[in-house]
Amino acid sequence: MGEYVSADIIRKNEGPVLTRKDVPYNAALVFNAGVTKYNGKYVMAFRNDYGDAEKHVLEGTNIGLAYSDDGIKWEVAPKPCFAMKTDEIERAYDPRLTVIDGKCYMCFAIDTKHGLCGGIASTEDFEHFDFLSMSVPDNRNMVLLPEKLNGNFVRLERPMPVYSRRHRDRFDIWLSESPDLTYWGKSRLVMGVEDVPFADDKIGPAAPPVKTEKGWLTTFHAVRRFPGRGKNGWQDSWDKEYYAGVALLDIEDPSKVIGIGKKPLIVSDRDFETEDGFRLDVVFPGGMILEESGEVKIYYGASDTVECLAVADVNDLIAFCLE
Ligand code: BMA
Repeated sequence: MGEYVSADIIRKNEGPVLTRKDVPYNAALVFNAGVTKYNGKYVMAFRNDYGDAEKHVLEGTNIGLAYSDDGIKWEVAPKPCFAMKTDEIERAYDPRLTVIDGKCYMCFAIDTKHGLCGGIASTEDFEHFDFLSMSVPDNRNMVLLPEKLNGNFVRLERPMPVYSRRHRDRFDIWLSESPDLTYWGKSRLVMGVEDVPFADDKIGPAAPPVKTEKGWLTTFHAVRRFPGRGKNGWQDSWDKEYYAGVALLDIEDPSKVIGIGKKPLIVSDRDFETEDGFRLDVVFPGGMILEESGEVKIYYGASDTVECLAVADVNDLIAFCLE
């Protein structure tokens, strides 16, 4: 719909790397995954909205787990690894994985009856999770940096100010620090939506950043609205497009931006991204892996329906941020 195309430094994997057909339990939409390397394997925690995909009926959400030896072919574990449901909490979704000092952490969004929150849990085996903290609402899209800075854990996050932003989605990327992953503070703005030329609505952190010689390389999602677009995917009306963008943050102080790619990095352009799915034209990255070869694997949910992979060279991505 929009005029943007994916950057020419990006190469998309031919088809999705994971769809509901790969999942051995009830799965309707399989997308917005976090991916990391842990104990010699690629590990993916993916969002699974279950129900009946043929009838377009959704019944709930859990988080599934998949393993891979090459980051391309995935095998899904026999059952979901994580879910939250209480009288107050409706669901946990959109997991992001970061390994810090050999331990794996999962950030995720939590829908509660009193607002949207960000949660953080740790795990060593993806069977048992220790729940560490939950933010106040509304805040989500939390991702942890893989290293502590000045002794503190660091997260990027996306609060959703409404009253002060005149009830429009003008949402930005912030950073907070914590000594223990429970108490968070020293919060500061990283990037405003107005800093991204291809966003006219909101932005948010995507995959956890990776460290490069030039800075923390980080993806983000950027949203544009097309008012009046009407029917799109399963929904009667859905007027947003989501793109992946990329930025470079200062190594010593990641709240300082060194450069932001002026154009989108990944845009929907295949049939399963633009014609077939729950919400079309949505690119939502949640995992990024920097290989020793310099290849960067970027995992993204497409059309809120399947999980995809695109690759690029790390130096090309850095240059793209600095253009
Ligand atoms: C956001 C989140 C994501 C989703 C995106 C597009 O608000 O809910 O999980 O991928 O919208 O629908």
